[in-house]
Amino acid sequence: MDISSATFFRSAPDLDSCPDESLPEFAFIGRSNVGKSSLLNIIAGQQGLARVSATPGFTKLINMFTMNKTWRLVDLPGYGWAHVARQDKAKFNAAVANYLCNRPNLCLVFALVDSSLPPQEMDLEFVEWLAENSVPFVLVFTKTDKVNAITVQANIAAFSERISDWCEKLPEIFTCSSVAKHGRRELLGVIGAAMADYQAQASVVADDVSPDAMVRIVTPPAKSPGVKGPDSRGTQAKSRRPW
Ligand SMILES: Nc1nc2c(ncn2[C@@H]2O[C@H](COP(=O)(O)OP(=O)(O)O)[C@@H](O)[C@H]2O)c(=O)[nH]1
Ligand SMILES: [Mg+2]
Repeated sequence: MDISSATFFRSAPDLDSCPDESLPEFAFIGRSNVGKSSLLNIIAGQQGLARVSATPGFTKLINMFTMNKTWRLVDLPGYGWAHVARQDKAKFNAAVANYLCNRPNLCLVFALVDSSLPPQEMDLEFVEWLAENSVPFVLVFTKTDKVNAITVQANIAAFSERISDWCEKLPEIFTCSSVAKHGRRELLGVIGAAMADYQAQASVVADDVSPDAMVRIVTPPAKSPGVKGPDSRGTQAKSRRPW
């Protein structure tokens, strides 16, 4: 898939302020500084579209960008930045959780993890939260240029091992580097495939409803990796927010 146009659409503080559910959305989430905005710019093919900052906690809004006038990339506020005032932090968390669980046109989430680090508890908990809440996601290990390939593979293997304790089926895993400009083609492929499913489902729903019915034709098609039964970890704390 080629990107012929990439434009800023809107910033919203919360789900209620997110306009227009008509286009499929692909959202980037992960710890502050993991490389969400950088990756969004690489995928969009436009440096400076989303603001990249060396200061963690910079993105405080849900920032939406329209690609090819037909779908959107969404830059979500990062989690895990301790220096944000507690009250602000709670507000972002609720807004992000609400967006992830209740945005009807959210097609797929890219959950970003830093490939240069061993598994971090906060990322593991966040990914588990996504699965528990049936949010469709793939894992993207970022910043592969920072360490050698063996370390990247070891960190990914350790992360996969940890989530296999509770995950029914491992999520798809990708790697990327915004510095080496690696990973764009693969992620655009995922977006293309998810969008084709989404449109196929939307047309099935459209065929089933009378033309004047007031129906929102929105069914995220991708499957969340899901969690094993309650026995797998002994707990089932659905909708507990880890960050
Ligand atoms: N080495 C390296 N640095 C990166 C990469 N992606 C982002 N960064 C840097 O990491 C910092 C945070 O990036 P940003 O995209 O703003 O992260 P966000 O907070 O998750 O949106 C910035 O200083 C980026 O230049 C990458 O692939 N490799
Ligand atoms: Mg950012």
